[in-house]
Amino acid sequence: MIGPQNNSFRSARDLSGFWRVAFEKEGTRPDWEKGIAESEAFHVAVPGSWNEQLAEAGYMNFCGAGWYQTDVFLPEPAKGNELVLRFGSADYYAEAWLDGVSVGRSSAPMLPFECAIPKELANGRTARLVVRVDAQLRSDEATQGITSATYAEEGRPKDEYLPAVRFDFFPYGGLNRPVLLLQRPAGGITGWRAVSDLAGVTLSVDAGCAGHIRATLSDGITSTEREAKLDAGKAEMRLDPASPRLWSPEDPHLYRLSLELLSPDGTVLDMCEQRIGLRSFKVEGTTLFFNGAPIVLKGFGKHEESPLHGRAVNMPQLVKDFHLLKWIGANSVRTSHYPYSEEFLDLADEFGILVIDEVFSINLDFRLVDEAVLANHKRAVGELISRDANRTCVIAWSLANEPGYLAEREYRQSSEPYWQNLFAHARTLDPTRPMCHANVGYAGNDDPAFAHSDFLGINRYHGWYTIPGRLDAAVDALDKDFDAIAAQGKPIVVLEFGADAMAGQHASYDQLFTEEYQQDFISAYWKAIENHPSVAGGHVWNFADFRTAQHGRRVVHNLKGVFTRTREPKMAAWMLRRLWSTAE
Ligand code: BDP
Repeated sequence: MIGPQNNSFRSARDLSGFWRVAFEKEGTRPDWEKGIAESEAFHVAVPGSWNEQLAEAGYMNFCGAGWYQTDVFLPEPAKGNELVLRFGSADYYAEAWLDGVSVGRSSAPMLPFECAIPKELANGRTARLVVRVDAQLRSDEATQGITSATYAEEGRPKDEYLPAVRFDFFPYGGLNRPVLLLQRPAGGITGWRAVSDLAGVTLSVDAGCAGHIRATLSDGITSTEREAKLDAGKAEMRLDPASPRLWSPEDPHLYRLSLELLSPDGTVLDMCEQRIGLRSFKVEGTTLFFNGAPIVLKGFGKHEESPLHGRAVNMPQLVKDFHLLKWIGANSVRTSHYPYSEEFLDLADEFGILVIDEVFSINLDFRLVDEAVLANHKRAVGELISRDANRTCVIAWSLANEPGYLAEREYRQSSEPYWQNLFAHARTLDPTRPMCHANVGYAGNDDPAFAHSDFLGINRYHGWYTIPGRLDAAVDALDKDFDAIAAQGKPIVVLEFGADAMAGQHASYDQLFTEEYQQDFISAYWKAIENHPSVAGGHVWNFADFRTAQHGRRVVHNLKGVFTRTREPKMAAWMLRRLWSTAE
Protein backbone atom coordinates (compact mmCIF):
# COMPACT_ATOMS: atom_id res chain seq x y z
CA MET A 1 0.00 0.00 0.00
CA ILE A 2 1.35 3.41 -0.99
CA GLY A 3 1.72 5.94 1.82
CA PRO A 4 0.46 9.53 1.48
CA GLN A 5 2.29 11.54 -1.24
CA ASN A 6 2.29 15.23 -2.15
CA ASN A 7 3.65 16.20 -5.56
CA SER A 8 2.32 17.52 -8.88
CA PHE A 9 0.39 14.28 -9.46
CA ARG A 10 -0.76 13.33 -5.99
CA SER A 11 -2.10 15.16 -2.97
CA ALA A 12 -3.09 14.19 0.55
CA ARG A 13 -5.41 16.53 2.48
CA ASP A 14 -5.55 15.92 6.22
CA LEU A 15 -9.12 15.88 7.54
CA SER A 16 -8.02 16.11 11.18
CA GLY A 17 -10.07 18.42 13.35
CA PHE A 18 -13.16 18.50 15.52
CA TRP A 19 -15.70 16.03 14.21
CA ARG A 20 -19.00 14.97 15.80
CA VAL A 21 -19.67 11.54 17.26
CA ALA A 22 -22.81 9.80 18.54
CA PHE A 23 -22.92 6.38 20.11
CA GLU A 24 -25.07 3.34 19.45
CA LYS A 25 -27.12 2.06 22.36
CA GLU A 26 -26.70 -1.64 23.03
CA GLY A 27 -28.95 -3.76 20.85
CA THR A 28 -29.91 -0.89 18.53
CA ARG A 29 -28.68 -0.04 15.05
CA PRO A 30 -29.49 3.58 14.18
CA ASP A 31 -29.88 4.60 10.52
CA TRP A 32 -27.35 7.41 10.70
CA GLU A 33 -25.68 6.70 7.35
CA LYS A 34 -26.81 10.10 6.00
CA GLY A 35 -26.07 11.98 9.22
CA ILE A 36 -25.99 11.34 12.95
CA ALA A 37 -28.62 12.58 15.44
CA GLU A 38 -27.36 16.06 16.42
CA SER A 39 -29.19 15.89 19.75
CA GLU A 40 -27.04 12.87 20.72
CA ALA A 41 -23.75 14.05 19.25
CA PHE A 42 -20.55 15.20 20.99
CA HIS A 43 -17.54 17.07 19.73
CA VAL A 44 -14.60 14.76 19.30
CA ALA A 45 -11.03 15.33 18.13
CA VAL A 46 -9.81 13.27 15.16
CA PRO A 47 -7.34 11.63 15.48
CA GLY A 48 -8.32 10.74 19.04
CA SER A 49 -9.79 7.91 21.08
CA TRP A 50 -13.24 8.74 22.38
CA ASN A 51 -12.68 7.22 25.85
CA GLU A 52 -10.92 9.92 27.86
CA GLN A 53 -12.25 12.76 25.70
CA LEU A 54 -15.80 11.74 26.57
CA ALA A 55 -15.31 10.14 29.98
CA GLU A 56 -17.54 12.71 31.70
CA ALA A 57 -20.33 11.94 29.24
CA GLY A 58 -20.08 8.27 30.27
CA TYR A 59 -17.95 6.76 27.47
CA MET A 60 -14.67 5.94 29.25
CA ASN A 61 -15.28 2.18 29.03
CA PHE A 62 -17.48 2.22 25.94
CA CYS A 63 -16.55 -0.49 23.48
CA GLY A 64 -19.54 -0.42 21.18
CA ALA A 65 -19.95 1.58 17.98
CA GLY A 66 -19.43 5.32 17.62
CA TRP A 67 -20.72 7.14 14.55
CA TYR A 68 -18.40 9.91 13.42
CA GLN A 69 -19.41 12.75 11.17
CA THR A 70 -17.77 15.65 9.38
CA ASP A 71 -18.32 17.62 6.19
CA VAL A 72 -15.69 17.30 3.47
CA PHE A 73 -15.21 19.40 0.38
CA LEU A 74 -14.74 16.98 -2.54
CA PRO A 75 -13.02 18.75 -5.42
CA GLU A 76 -13.76 17.64 -8.93
CA PRO A 77 -10.63 15.57 -9.63
CA ALA A 78 -8.37 16.49 -12.56
CA LYS A 79 -8.93 14.40 -15.69
CA GLY A 80 -7.74 10.81 -15.17
CA ASN A 81 -7.51 11.23 -11.39
CA GLU A 82 -9.41 9.55 -8.59
CA LEU A 83 -10.41 10.72 -5.11
CA VAL A 84 -9.89 8.34 -2.24
CA LEU A 85 -10.45 8.47 1.52
CA ARG A 86 -7.55 6.96 3.45
CA PHE A 87 -7.95 6.00 7.11
CA GLY A 88 -4.70 5.37 9.01
CA SER A 89 -6.76 2.95 11.12
CA ALA A 90 -10.14 2.74 12.80
CA ASP A 91 -10.18 0.81 16.05
CA TYR A 92 -11.24 -1.79 15.29
CA TYR A 93 -13.68 -1.87 12.36
CA ALA A 94 -15.34 0.80 10.24
CA GLU A 95 -17.69 1.50 7.40
CA ALA A 96 -17.85 4.90 5.69
CA TRP A 97 -20.64 6.70 3.86
CA LEU A 98 -20.64 9.89 1.81
CA ASP A 99 -24.06 11.53 1.60
CA GLY A 100 -25.57 8.21 2.63
CA VAL A 101 -23.74 6.15 -0.02
CA SER A 102 -21.50 3.41 1.38
CA VAL A 103 -17.96 3.94 0.06
CA GLY A 104 -16.09 1.16 1.83
CA ARG A 105 -15.10 -0.74 4.92
CA SER A 106 -11.98 -1.41 6.95
CA SER A 107 -10.13 -4.66 6.62
CA ALA A 108 -7.63 -5.93 9.22
CA PRO A 109 -7.90 -3.97 12.50
CA MET A 110 -5.26 -1.31 13.29
CA LEU A 111 -4.11 -1.01 9.69
CA PRO A 112 -4.95 1.55 7.00
CA PHE A 113 -7.78 1.17 4.53
CA GLU A 114 -8.89 3.18 1.54
CA CYS A 115 -12.33 4.00 0.17
CA ALA A 116 -12.59 5.09 -3.46
CA ILE A 117 -15.07 7.95 -3.90
CA PRO A 118 -17.59 7.37 -6.70
CA LYS A 119 -17.29 9.84 -9.59
CA GLU A 120 -20.81 11.20 -9.17
CA LEU A 121 -19.98 12.34 -5.62
CA ALA A 122 -16.65 13.95 -6.48
CA ASN A 123 -18.10 16.97 -8.22
CA GLY A 124 -16.75 20.02 -6.47
CA ARG A 125 -19.08 20.28 -3.49
CA THR A 126 -19.24 19.50 0.18
CA ALA A 127 -20.44 16.04 1.18
CA ARG A 128 -21.33 14.60 4.56
CA LEU A 129 -18.88 11.92 5.67
CA VAL A 130 -20.21 9.46 8.24
CA VAL A 131 -18.01 6.68 9.66
CA ARG A 132 -19.30 3.96 11.96
CA VAL A 133 -16.40 2.78 14.13
CA ASP A 134 -16.97 -0.44 16.04
CA ALA A 135 -14.66 -1.02 19.01
CA GLN A 136 -15.86 -4.57 19.68
CA LEU A 137 -13.38 -7.15 18.40
CA ARG A 138 -14.91 -10.15 16.67
CA SER A 139 -14.43 -13.58 18.16
CA ASP A 140 -12.77 -14.88 14.98
CA GLU A 141 -10.15 -12.11 14.83
CA ALA A 142 -6.40 -12.80 15.17
CA THR A 143 -6.89 -11.19 18.58
CA GLN A 144 -10.09 -12.87 19.62
CA GLY A 145 -12.89 -10.68 20.97
CA ILE A 146 -14.38 -11.48 24.35
CA THR A 147 -17.38 -10.38 26.43
CA SER A 148 -17.67 -10.06 30.20
CA ALA A 149 -19.53 -13.40 30.27
CA THR A 150 -16.65 -15.23 28.58
CA TYR A 151 -14.33 -15.20 31.59
CA ALA A 152 -16.81 -17.23 33.67
CA GLU A 153 -17.63 -19.49 30.71
CA GLU A 154 -13.92 -20.20 30.33
CA GLY A 155 -13.67 -21.01 34.04
CA ARG A 156 -11.46 -18.03 34.89
CA PRO A 157 -13.72 -15.44 36.55
CA LYS A 158 -10.72 -13.90 38.32
CA ASP A 159 -9.39 -12.69 34.96
CA GLU A 160 -12.37 -10.40 34.28
CA TYR A 161 -11.40 -6.96 33.03
CA LEU A 162 -13.59 -3.94 32.39
CA PRO A 163 -13.84 -3.43 29.42
CA ALA A 164 -13.60 -7.13 28.57
CA VAL A 165 -10.33 -7.89 26.79
CA ARG A 166 -7.87 -10.73 26.29
CA PHE A 167 -4.94 -8.38 26.72
CA ASP A 168 -3.27 -6.14 29.27
CA PHE A 169 -3.83 -2.70 27.78
CA PHE A 170 -6.79 -0.39 27.39
CA PRO A 171 -9.02 -1.02 24.35
CA TYR A 172 -9.32 2.55 23.13
CA GLY A 173 -11.94 3.08 20.44
CA GLY A 174 -12.14 5.63 17.66
CA LEU A 175 -10.41 7.13 14.66
CA ASN A 176 -6.94 6.98 16.13
CA ARG A 177 -4.87 7.87 13.08
CA PRO A 178 -5.19 10.57 10.43
CA VAL A 179 -8.01 10.51 7.89
CA LEU A 180 -6.81 11.81 4.53
CA LEU A 181 -8.45 12.79 1.27
CA LEU A 182 -6.16 11.62 -1.53
CA GLN A 183 -6.17 12.67 -5.13
CA ARG A 184 -4.06 10.53 -7.49
CA PRO A 185 -3.88 9.27 -11.06
CA ALA A 186 -6.21 6.30 -11.63
CA GLY A 187 -4.07 3.52 -13.08
CA GLY A 188 -0.80 5.19 -12.11
CA ILE A 189 1.86 3.64 -9.89
CA THR A 190 -0.02 1.06 -7.81
CA GLY A 191 2.78 -0.17 -5.58
CA TRP A 192 6.43 -1.10 -5.30
CA ARG A 193 8.79 -3.27 -3.32
CA ALA A 194 12.21 -1.86 -2.52
CA VAL A 195 14.63 -4.31 -0.91
CA SER A 196 17.85 -2.72 0.23
CA ASP A 197 21.18 -4.35 1.01
CA LEU A 198 24.72 -3.11 1.61
CA ALA A 199 25.30 -2.15 -2.01
CA GLY A 200 21.99 -0.71 -3.16
CA VAL A 201 18.31 -1.32 -3.77
CA THR A 202 16.48 -3.99 -5.77
CA LEU A 203 13.26 -2.49 -6.99
CA SER A 204 10.07 -3.89 -8.43
CA VAL A 205 7.33 -1.42 -9.40
CA ASP A 206 3.70 -2.07 -10.38
CA ALA A 207 1.66 0.29 -12.51
CA GLY A 208 -1.78 0.23 -14.08
CA CYS A 209 -0.66 1.20 -17.59
CA ALA A 210 2.04 0.68 -20.22
CA GLY A 211 5.26 2.71 -20.34
CA HIS A 212 8.45 3.03 -18.33
CA ILE A 213 9.52 3.52 -14.74
CA ARG A 214 12.37 5.89 -14.00
CA ALA A 215 13.83 5.46 -10.52
CA THR A 216 16.30 7.78 -8.81
CA LEU A 217 18.18 7.12 -5.59
CA SER A 218 19.72 10.30 -4.24
CA ASP A 219 21.00 11.78 -1.02
CA GLY A 220 21.81 15.30 -2.06
CA ILE A 221 25.43 14.31 -2.80
CA THR A 222 25.09 11.41 -5.22
CA SER A 223 22.26 10.39 -7.46
CA THR A 224 21.78 7.07 -9.26
CA GLU A 225 19.16 6.78 -11.98
CA ARG A 226 17.73 3.74 -13.82
CA GLU A 227 14.89 3.23 -16.23
CA ALA A 228 13.00 0.02 -17.04
CA LYS A 229 10.12 -0.82 -19.34
CA LEU A 230 6.85 -1.95 -17.78
CA ASP A 231 6.16 -5.51 -18.81
CA ALA A 232 2.62 -6.68 -17.97
CA GLY A 233 2.42 -3.81 -15.46
CA LYS A 234 5.76 -4.58 -13.74
CA ALA A 235 9.22 -3.04 -14.01
CA GLU A 236 12.31 -4.34 -12.23
CA MET A 237 15.67 -2.74 -11.69
CA ARG A 238 18.67 -2.41 -9.46
CA LEU A 239 20.11 0.85 -8.13
CA ASP A 240 23.68 0.79 -6.83
CA PRO A 241 25.13 4.13 -5.69
CA ALA A 242 28.86 4.49 -6.46
CA SER A 243 29.97 4.71 -2.81
CA PRO A 244 27.06 3.51 -0.73
CA ARG A 245 26.62 5.05 2.71
CA LEU A 246 24.87 2.60 5.05
CA TRP A 247 21.93 3.14 7.39
CA SER A 248 22.50 2.16 11.03
CA PRO A 249 21.46 3.18 14.55
CA GLU A 250 24.71 5.23 14.74
CA ASP A 251 24.26 6.84 11.33
CA PRO A 252 20.67 6.57 10.06
CA HIS A 253 21.53 7.83 6.61
CA LEU A 254 18.52 7.83 4.29
CA TYR A 255 18.37 8.17 0.53
CA ARG A 256 15.36 9.49 -1.32
CA LEU A 257 13.95 6.93 -3.76
CA SER A 258 11.87 8.73 -6.42
CA LEU A 259 9.75 6.85 -8.93
CA GLU A 260 8.32 8.32 -12.10
CA LEU A 261 5.85 6.63 -14.41
CA LEU A 262 6.48 7.62 -18.04
CA SER A 263 4.10 7.05 -20.91
CA PRO A 264 5.52 5.33 -24.04
CA ASP A 265 6.15 8.82 -25.50
CA GLY A 266 8.06 9.93 -22.40
CA THR A 267 5.42 12.09 -20.68
CA VAL A 268 5.50 11.87 -16.87
CA LEU A 269 2.16 10.46 -15.69
CA ASP A 270 2.74 9.83 -11.99
CA MET A 271 5.35 10.19 -9.25
CA CYS A 272 5.94 8.67 -5.82
CA GLU A 273 8.79 8.70 -3.36
CA GLN A 274 9.99 7.23 -0.11
CA ARG A 275 13.00 7.49 2.20
CA ILE A 276 15.18 4.40 2.22
CA GLY A 277 18.42 3.26 3.82
CA LEU A 278 20.95 0.64 2.82
CA ARG A 279 21.32 -2.08 5.41
CA SER A 280 21.19 -5.80 6.04
CA PHE A 281 19.82 -7.93 8.86
CA LYS A 282 20.41 -11.68 8.99
CA VAL A 283 20.28 -14.64 11.31
CA GLU A 284 23.23 -17.05 11.23
CA GLY A 285 23.63 -19.79 13.80
CA THR A 286 22.77 -18.25 17.15
CA THR A 287 23.80 -14.74 16.14
CA LEU A 288 21.98 -11.77 14.65
CA PHE A 289 23.98 -9.81 12.09
CA PHE A 290 23.30 -6.18 11.25
CA ASN A 291 25.25 -4.76 8.31
CA GLY A 292 27.49 -7.81 8.47
CA ALA A 293 28.47 -7.47 12.14
CA PRO A 294 26.97 -9.24 15.18
CA ILE A 295 24.38 -7.10 16.98
CA VAL A 296 22.77 -7.35 20.40
CA LEU A 297 19.23 -5.99 20.36
CA LYS A 298 18.74 -3.52 23.22
CA GLY A 299 15.40 -1.90 23.61
CA PHE A 300 11.80 -2.10 24.62
CA GLY A 301 8.31 -3.30 24.04
CA LYS A 302 6.15 -0.18 23.87
CA HIS A 303 2.55 0.85 23.48
CA GLU A 304 0.97 3.57 21.41
CA GLU A 305 -1.02 5.46 23.99
CA SER A 306 -0.99 8.60 26.07
CA PRO A 307 -3.17 10.55 28.46
CA LEU A 308 -6.26 12.08 26.77
CA HIS A 309 -5.24 11.03 23.25
CA GLY A 310 -5.70 7.37 24.12
CA ARG A 311 -4.30 5.28 21.27
CA ALA A 312 -4.32 8.21 18.86
CA VAL A 313 -1.17 9.45 17.17
CA ASN A 314 0.47 11.94 19.53
CA MET A 315 3.17 13.68 17.51
CA PRO A 316 4.97 15.55 20.33
CA GLN A 317 5.11 12.35 22.35
CA LEU A 318 6.54 10.46 19.37
CA VAL A 319 9.37 12.97 19.06
CA LYS A 320 10.01 12.79 22.80
CA ASP A 321 10.01 8.96 22.76
CA PHE A 322 12.60 8.73 20.01
CA HIS A 323 14.83 11.17 21.86
CA LEU A 324 14.41 9.08 25.01
CA LEU A 325 15.25 5.89 23.10
CA LYS A 326 18.48 7.53 21.96
CA TRP A 327 19.14 9.01 25.42
CA ILE A 328 18.92 5.58 27.03
CA GLY A 329 21.04 3.91 24.34
CA ALA A 330 18.37 1.59 22.90
CA ASN A 331 18.74 0.34 19.34
CA SER A 332 15.41 -1.43 18.82
CA VAL A 333 11.71 -1.65 19.62
CA ARG A 334 8.96 -4.22 19.13
CA THR A 335 5.61 -2.76 18.11
CA SER A 336 3.91 -4.71 20.88
CA HIS A 337 1.16 -5.75 20.25
CA TYR A 338 -0.13 -4.29 17.00
CA PRO A 339 1.08 -2.33 13.99
CA TYR A 340 2.03 1.19 15.06
CA SER A 341 1.25 4.32 13.10
CA GLU A 342 3.10 5.23 9.92
CA GLU A 343 4.27 8.36 11.78
CA PHE A 344 6.04 6.08 14.29
CA LEU A 345 7.81 4.26 11.44
CA ASP A 346 8.79 7.57 9.82
CA LEU A 347 10.69 8.52 12.96
CA ALA A 348 12.16 5.03 13.45
CA ASP A 349 13.63 5.36 9.94
CA GLU A 350 14.96 8.84 10.72
CA PHE A 351 16.38 8.01 14.17
CA GLY A 352 17.85 4.63 13.24
CA ILE A 353 15.74 2.50 15.56
CA LEU A 354 15.36 -1.13 14.44
CA VAL A 355 11.77 -2.35 14.56
CA ILE A 356 10.35 -5.82 15.11
CA ASP A 357 6.97 -5.21 13.51
CA GLU A 358 4.19 -7.15 15.23
CA VAL A 359 0.82 -8.13 13.83
CA PHE A 360 -2.25 -7.63 16.05
CA SER A 361 -2.58 -11.13 17.50
CA ILE A 362 -2.55 -11.51 21.26
CA ASN A 363 -3.12 -14.55 23.49
CA LEU A 364 -4.68 -16.72 20.79
CA ASP A 365 -6.83 -19.32 22.56
CA PHE A 366 -6.47 -22.53 20.56
CA ARG A 367 -9.66 -24.03 21.97
CA LEU A 368 -11.43 -21.47 19.82
CA VAL A 369 -9.15 -21.26 16.81
CA ASP A 370 -10.79 -22.25 13.55
CA GLU A 371 -10.30 -21.60 9.84
CA ALA A 372 -11.82 -18.14 10.11
CA VAL A 373 -9.25 -17.10 12.73
CA LEU A 374 -6.40 -18.39 10.56
CA ALA A 375 -7.81 -16.60 7.49
CA ASN A 376 -8.08 -13.33 9.43
CA HIS A 377 -4.60 -13.78 10.88
CA LYS A 378 -3.18 -14.31 7.39
CA ARG A 379 -5.03 -11.27 6.11
CA ALA A 380 -3.64 -9.17 8.98
CA VAL A 381 -0.10 -10.38 8.24
CA GLY A 382 -0.59 -9.65 4.53
CA GLU A 383 -1.82 -6.12 5.13
CA LEU A 384 0.96 -5.41 7.63
CA ILE A 385 3.61 -6.54 5.16
CA SER A 386 1.93 -4.60 2.37
CA ARG A 387 2.08 -1.40 4.46
CA ASP A 388 5.55 -1.80 5.97
CA ALA A 389 7.72 -3.96 3.69
CA ASN A 390 9.50 -0.91 2.23
CA ARG A 391 10.52 0.38 5.65
CA THR A 392 14.24 0.38 6.34
CA CYS A 393 13.66 0.29 10.10
CA VAL A 394 11.63 -2.94 9.97
CA ILE A 395 14.13 -5.77 10.48
CA ALA A 396 11.74 -8.61 11.32
CA TRP A 397 8.08 -9.59 11.58
CA SER A 398 6.50 -10.90 14.77
CA LEU A 399 3.45 -12.95 13.87
CA ALA A 400 1.86 -13.28 17.32
CA ASN A 401 2.22 -12.42 20.99
CA GLU A 402 1.84 -15.14 23.60
CA PRO A 403 -0.41 -17.68 21.86
CA GLY A 404 -1.32 -20.54 24.21
CA TYR A 405 -1.32 -18.11 27.13
CA LEU A 406 -4.08 -20.04 28.89
CA ALA A 407 -1.90 -23.18 28.82
CA GLU A 408 -4.74 -24.91 26.96
CA ARG A 409 -3.86 -28.46 25.88
CA GLU A 410 -4.98 -27.70 22.33
CA TYR A 411 -2.08 -25.30 21.87
CA ARG A 412 0.54 -27.99 22.15
CA GLN A 413 -1.59 -30.63 20.45
CA SER A 414 -2.92 -28.85 17.41
CA SER A 415 -1.25 -25.49 16.76
CA GLU A 416 1.61 -26.86 14.61
CA PRO A 417 -0.27 -26.81 11.25
CA TYR A 418 -1.53 -23.33 12.10
CA TRP A 419 2.03 -21.97 12.45
CA GLN A 420 3.22 -23.89 9.44
CA ASN A 421 0.49 -22.28 7.35
CA LEU A 422 0.86 -18.76 8.80
CA PHE A 423 4.67 -18.54 8.60
CA ALA A 424 4.71 -20.03 5.08
CA HIS A 425 2.16 -17.41 4.00
CA ALA A 426 4.24 -14.60 5.51
CA ARG A 427 7.41 -15.89 3.83
CA THR A 428 5.81 -15.84 0.40
CA LEU A 429 4.91 -12.19 1.02
CA ASP A 430 8.36 -11.27 2.33
CA PRO A 431 11.14 -13.78 1.72
CA THR A 432 13.76 -11.26 2.91
CA ARG A 433 13.05 -10.67 6.58
CA PRO A 434 13.42 -13.01 9.58
CA MET A 435 10.21 -13.96 11.41
CA CYS A 436 9.45 -14.68 15.05
CA HIS A 437 6.69 -14.69 17.62
CA ALA A 438 6.69 -13.88 21.34
CA ASN A 439 6.48 -17.08 23.38
CA VAL A 440 4.86 -17.20 26.82
CA GLY A 441 6.26 -19.66 29.38
CA TYR A 442 2.91 -21.52 29.58
CA ALA A 443 3.30 -22.51 25.94
CA GLY A 444 6.51 -24.34 26.79
CA ASN A 445 10.18 -23.97 25.99
CA ASP A 446 9.49 -26.15 22.95
CA ASP A 447 6.62 -23.99 21.71
CA PRO A 448 5.31 -25.39 18.39
CA ALA A 449 5.73 -21.97 16.75
CA PHE A 450 9.52 -22.07 17.37
CA ALA A 451 10.07 -24.60 14.59
CA HIS A 452 8.97 -21.95 12.07
CA SER A 453 10.76 -18.93 13.59
CA ASP A 454 14.17 -17.64 12.55
CA PHE A 455 14.93 -16.37 16.03
CA LEU A 456 13.13 -17.33 19.20
CA GLY A 457 11.29 -14.52 20.97
CA ILE A 458 10.44 -15.22 24.61
CA ASN A 459 8.58 -13.25 27.30
CA ARG A 460 9.64 -14.09 30.88
CA TYR A 461 8.55 -12.82 34.30
CA HIS A 462 10.38 -15.05 36.81
CA GLY A 463 10.86 -12.77 39.80
CA TRP A 464 7.53 -11.09 39.22
CA TYR A 465 4.48 -13.29 38.49
CA THR A 466 6.41 -16.38 39.61
CA ILE A 467 9.16 -16.50 42.24
CA PRO A 468 8.20 -12.95 43.31
CA GLY A 469 10.85 -10.97 45.17
CA ARG A 470 13.65 -13.57 44.83
CA LEU A 471 15.95 -12.43 42.09
CA ASP A 472 18.63 -15.11 42.45
CA ALA A 473 16.09 -17.91 42.06
CA ALA A 474 14.41 -15.98 39.24
CA VAL A 475 17.64 -15.70 37.26
CA ASP A 476 18.31 -19.42 37.80
CA ALA A 477 14.90 -20.16 36.28
CA LEU A 478 15.65 -17.80 33.40
CA ASP A 479 18.99 -19.52 32.71
CA LYS A 480 17.24 -22.89 32.68
CA ASP A 481 14.78 -21.56 30.09
CA PHE A 482 17.69 -20.25 28.00
CA ASP A 483 19.47 -23.61 28.09
CA ALA A 484 16.30 -25.52 27.16
CA ILE A 485 15.42 -23.19 24.29
CA ALA A 486 19.02 -22.93 23.06
CA ALA A 487 18.79 -26.63 22.15
CA GLN A 488 16.95 -25.50 19.00
CA GLY A 489 20.13 -23.87 17.72
CA LYS A 490 18.62 -20.48 16.94
CA PRO A 491 19.22 -17.07 18.52
CA ILE A 492 16.98 -16.22 21.48
CA VAL A 493 15.73 -12.68 22.01
CA VAL A 494 13.98 -11.91 25.29
CA LEU A 495 11.11 -9.84 23.92
CA GLU A 496 9.68 -9.06 27.36
CA PHE A 497 11.05 -8.96 30.89
CA GLY A 498 10.23 -6.43 33.55
CA ALA A 499 8.78 -5.49 36.89
CA ASP A 500 6.20 -2.91 37.92
CA ALA A 501 7.51 0.09 39.84
CA MET A 502 5.41 2.86 41.30
CA ALA A 503 7.48 5.99 40.68
CA GLY A 504 8.55 7.26 44.11
CA GLN A 505 8.10 3.91 45.89
CA HIS A 506 11.37 2.84 47.55
CA ALA A 507 12.72 0.16 49.88
CA SER A 508 16.08 -0.94 51.26
CA TYR A 509 15.20 -4.65 50.63
CA ASP A 510 13.71 -6.60 47.72
CA GLN A 511 10.14 -5.37 47.51
CA LEU A 512 7.86 -5.61 44.49
CA PHE A 513 6.64 -2.29 43.05
CA THR A 514 9.68 -0.31 44.23
CA GLU A 515 12.02 1.49 41.87
CA GLU A 516 14.95 -0.42 43.39
CA TYR A 517 13.41 -3.82 42.68
CA GLN A 518 12.59 -2.88 39.10
CA GLN A 519 16.14 -1.65 38.58
CA ASP A 520 17.72 -4.76 40.15
CA PHE A 521 15.36 -7.06 38.23
CA ILE A 522 16.25 -5.52 34.87
CA SER A 523 19.96 -5.42 35.61
CA ALA A 524 20.00 -9.09 36.78
CA TYR A 525 18.15 -10.16 33.63
CA TRP A 526 20.47 -8.12 31.45
CA LYS A 527 23.51 -9.82 32.94
CA ALA A 528 21.97 -13.23 32.16
CA ILE A 529 21.12 -12.08 28.63
CA GLU A 530 24.68 -10.89 28.01
CA ASN A 531 26.23 -14.01 29.44
CA HIS A 532 24.32 -16.66 27.52
CA PRO A 533 25.89 -17.54 24.16
CA SER A 534 22.52 -18.16 22.46
CA VAL A 535 20.84 -14.96 23.60
CA ALA A 536 21.04 -12.13 21.09
CA GLY A 537 19.20 -9.36 22.86
CA GLY A 538 16.57 -8.16 25.26
CA HIS A 539 13.61 -5.81 25.20
CA VAL A 540 12.52 -4.47 28.57
CA TRP A 541 8.79 -4.52 29.22
CA ASN A 542 7.89 -1.67 29.03
CA PHE A 543 9.25 1.63 27.76
CA ALA A 544 6.61 3.61 29.70
CA ASP A 545 3.71 2.99 32.07
CA PHE A 546 0.43 2.52 30.21
CA ARG A 547 -3.28 2.37 30.98
CA THR A 548 -4.90 -1.03 31.19
CA ALA A 549 -8.51 -2.13 31.39
CA GLN A 550 -9.71 -2.31 35.01
CA HIS A 551 -8.59 -5.27 37.08
CA GLY A 552 -7.67 -5.74 40.73
CA ARG A 553 -4.04 -6.44 39.83
CA ARG A 554 -3.52 -3.09 38.08
CA VAL A 555 -3.52 0.35 39.73
CA VAL A 556 -5.02 2.04 36.66
CA HIS A 557 -1.76 1.48 34.79
CA ASN A 558 0.67 -1.31 34.09
CA LEU A 559 3.67 0.19 35.89
CA LYS A 560 6.43 -1.77 34.17
CA GLY A 561 7.58 1.34 32.31
CA VAL A 562 11.11 2.54 32.95
CA PHE A 563 9.56 5.93 32.21
CA THR A 564 6.31 7.05 33.75
CA ARG A 565 3.33 7.56 31.47
CA THR A 566 4.34 11.21 31.20
CA ARG A 567 7.93 10.17 30.41
CA GLU A 568 9.82 10.95 33.62
CA PRO A 569 12.67 8.45 34.13
CA LYS A 570 12.51 5.97 37.00
CA MET A 571 15.75 4.66 38.57
CA ALA A 572 15.76 1.78 36.04
CA ALA A 573 15.94 4.24 33.15
CA TRP A 574 19.12 5.83 34.53
CA MET A 575 20.58 2.38 35.15
CA LEU A 576 19.86 1.31 31.55
CA ARG A 577 21.40 4.50 30.22
CA ARG A 578 24.60 3.66 32.09
CA LEU A 579 24.45 0.10 30.76
CA TRP A 580 23.52 0.80 27.16
CA SER A 581 24.54 4.29 26.29
CA THR A 582 27.86 5.10 24.71
CA ALA A 583 27.20 8.83 25.27
CA GLU A 584 29.24 10.70 27.87
C1 BDP B 1 2.89 -10.20 28.98
C2 BDP B 1 2.10 -9.53 27.87
C3 BDP B 1 2.02 -8.02 28.03
C4 BDP B 1 1.69 -7.67 29.46
C5 BDP B 1 2.80 -8.19 30.35
C6 BDP B 1 2.56 -7.85 31.82
O1 BDP B 1 2.64 -9.86 26.61
O2 BDP B 1 1.06 -7.50 27.14
O3 BDP B 1 1.48 -6.30 29.65
O4 BDP B 1 2.82 -9.60 30.24
O5 BDP B 1 1.87 -8.62 32.50
O6 BDP B 1 2.40 -11.45 29.24
O7 BDP B 1 3.02 -6.81 32.28
